[in-house]
Amino acid sequence: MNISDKIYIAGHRGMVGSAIMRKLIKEGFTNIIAKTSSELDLKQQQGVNDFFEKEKPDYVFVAAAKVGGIMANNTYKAEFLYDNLMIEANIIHASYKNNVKKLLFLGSSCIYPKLAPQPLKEEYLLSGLLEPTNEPYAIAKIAGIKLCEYYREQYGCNYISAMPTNLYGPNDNYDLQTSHVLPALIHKFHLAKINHSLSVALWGSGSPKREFLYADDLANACFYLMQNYNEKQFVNIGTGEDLTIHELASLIKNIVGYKGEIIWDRTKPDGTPRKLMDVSKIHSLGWTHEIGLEEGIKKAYEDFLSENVG
Ligand code: GFB
Repeated sequence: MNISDKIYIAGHRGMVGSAIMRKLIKEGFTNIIAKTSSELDLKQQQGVNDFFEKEKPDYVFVAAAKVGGIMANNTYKAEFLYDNLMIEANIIHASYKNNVKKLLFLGSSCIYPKLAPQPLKEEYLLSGLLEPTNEPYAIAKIAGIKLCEYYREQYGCNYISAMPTNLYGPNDNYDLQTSHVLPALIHKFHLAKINHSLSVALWGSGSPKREFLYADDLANACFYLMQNYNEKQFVNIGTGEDLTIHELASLIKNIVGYKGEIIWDRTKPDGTPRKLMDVSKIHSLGWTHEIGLEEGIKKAYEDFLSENVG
């Protein structure tokens, strides 16, 4: 990408898209285009085609998606499959029709089989059954990866895919029902602190393990891949380190400064037992993350405070 190239970020208001926008601006890019979902509904093919025909972007980052935590994924299954299939198919096909030079598609570590060996190597894709709580989202994301691979094979399109681990950071969703665990715990412990609650109820057993990457680190990786990587094989993006939800809860509890008890609500699902990324490929390409978990959670808590309590 050159500084004056026209770059479209789909999903620029979300956590990932806004981090990519910050990165591009920091690197001096000036010709960035973006539309809100009310200006352009990415699920509608005609609107997406018209937009691409008019704007003719050179590069595309596909950060638009319907996303959510374990309960949202498990509750709105049809929406997670339909919305994500439509968004990615419309953008990828319109990019092909309008000669986009390069496209980066973003997936998720939940594309891997529930019981795949750990750490998750890229080649484990489609080697077993998916985790039921996020099967629709995973199937949509696998379809997106395959679209990129097959448009490359059949039409010669330079479309690449990055598979991030669980993410957190500025512009995250802090809704207690639909969010991922890390923002949910920031919110829950904060509420418990200011309300002087004796205990906080968290979901599941606390024993699943998860890996977390700060959104700005992911944006750096996406920029790096857009500049340096042109292969069919998708690439895992993560820190290569995980911890139990129990350990995560203790860390967030301390950072927020809550002194009460944690109660585990075992009527809520645990989800996949572990999904630690094998990051040797992205490391060998020359990228590593910079923001550690404790530092990242402190930054995320500051973001939560600035957004939610002024
Ligand atoms: O982050 P999370 O919602 O999704 O949950 P997944 C991770 C773990 O944290 C689960 C537990 O074991 C939850 O039961 N947990 C404990 C909580 N307390 C809470 C809470 O208050 N809220 C939430 N949300 N979780 C998602 C997928 O899986 O990860 C998506 O459903 C996507 O498809 C995303 O891939 C990255 O890590 O289980």
